[in-house]
This record gives sequence, structure tokens and C-alpha cells, in this order.
Amino acid sequence: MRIDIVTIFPGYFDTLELSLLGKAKDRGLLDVRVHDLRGFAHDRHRTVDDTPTGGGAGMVMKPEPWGAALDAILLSAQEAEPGVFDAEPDNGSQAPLIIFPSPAGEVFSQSMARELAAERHLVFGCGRYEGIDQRVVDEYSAGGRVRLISLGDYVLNGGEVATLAMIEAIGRLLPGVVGNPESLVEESHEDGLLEYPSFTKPATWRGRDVPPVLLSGNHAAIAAWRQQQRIDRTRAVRPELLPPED
Ligand code: 6GU
Repeated sequence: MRIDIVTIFPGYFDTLELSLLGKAKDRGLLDVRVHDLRGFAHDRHRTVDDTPTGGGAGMVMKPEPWGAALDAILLSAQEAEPGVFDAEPDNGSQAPLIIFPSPAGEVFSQSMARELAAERHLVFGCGRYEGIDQRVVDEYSAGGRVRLISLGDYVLNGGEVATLAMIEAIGRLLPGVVGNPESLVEESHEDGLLEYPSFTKPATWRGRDVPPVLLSGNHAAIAAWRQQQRIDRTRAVRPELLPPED
């Protein structure tokens, strides 16, 4: 998968070199390219923001640098793979999908991560300040492949941390990124329930015993205990995830 990121803080993405995703990059499974938005601002001060039209607090990101950055990325994608723009946007197109992380977007989820992991090319446009001039979203939405995505109902200062979270959730679903694919199956949210609690050795730590069933060697009993733990945990902290009781 190719991922392009447009940001005024490229340093946020240095962490993509670490851990699983760094290895995925080294192995060619992930091709991440980070672009400094200021490199597409052509005035002397490389200005990327301006005051909100109509008044109000804060600053808004100007459209011109965004247009130049996104055009350059889309052009390079087309040059690399001329066929990708052929299909219709809502008909299995593999043209790049542009994601604007935004608290005004659809809420990100595990099922959305699965959907996005099937894309060939994602482009993240990280807004700062009070956001990006709406005409940028409208301009690229006309091409049909734009989504606004939120991490949840709270406010971040910009899209960078949200982009990192989404890339981690998506990246680990790409074939070959996580060593043991089974570890992807028995996880919180994969089937709508939270994960069961995990234990390792020693069997007793600070007077706390590992649940005896886990030492029983009875695989059916262990599986049943774990499933019950998942249901109990979900009922306790996230009851809205459980199917309605009748
Ligand atoms: Cl994607 N961006 C910002 N700025 N704040 C957020 C968010 C995104 N998701 C939750 N809060």
C-alpha cells in the first residue's frame, strides 16, 4: 500500500520508522511518503493559513498550497500506474482515496480500518488551526474519492495524531505486516466484543494467581472462559456493543 501524508509537521511521522510499521516499510509492504505543505506555498514566508472569511477566532488553512500538494500527489500516482483512474469512483476504483482527518467526519472504527486496508493508495491531508478551506474538500470530492474521518468525540489540535492512529490500525491489517495472522482474529472489536484478559508466567505474582482454568490444559474450558470474560467485560464497560436483549 502507498500512503502519502501532507502536513506542516513532518516530524510527527518519524515514529512510523519504529516497530511493526517500520519493518513493513523496510520490507516494501508499506510505501509512506511525507510531504511538507509549506513546500507548496510559494510566497516568501511560505504562508499556509489566513484569517477566516466572515470573521471568527483562529486561522484557516489557505486552499492554494493544498491544491498544489494534492495535485502533485495525484499526478505522481497517475504516472506510476496510469490505469488506476479508469474505473468510476463508486465502482471499485483504485484511484487514491483522500482522507481529511476531521472532528466533523464519520467516526473511525475497526470495520472502517478493514475497508481502508483494501485500498491501494491513501492520501492523508492533515489540517491544523480551525481547519482547511472547505473548497479544497469540495474540489477533490468532485473526483469522488474523499472521506472526512474523526477519531471520536473530542478535540485534537490537528490531524497528525489522528493520521498516525489510522495508519497503525490500517497498516497492521495489511497481509504480512503482523507476523501471526491469528493474533488479528481474537481481538477487541474484531467481532464486536472486547478482548479477554491475558496472563503469563509466573502463576502467582504479589499473591495474585492466574485464573486456574488457564493452567488446566482443557482447551474447550479455556475457550469458554475467555468468551464469557469477553461478554462480561463488554457488558460492564461497553454495553452498547452487545446485541439487544429480548
Ligand atoms: Cl481526525 N482531528 C481533530 N483535529 N480532532 C479530532 C479528530 C480529528 N478526531 C477526533 N478529534
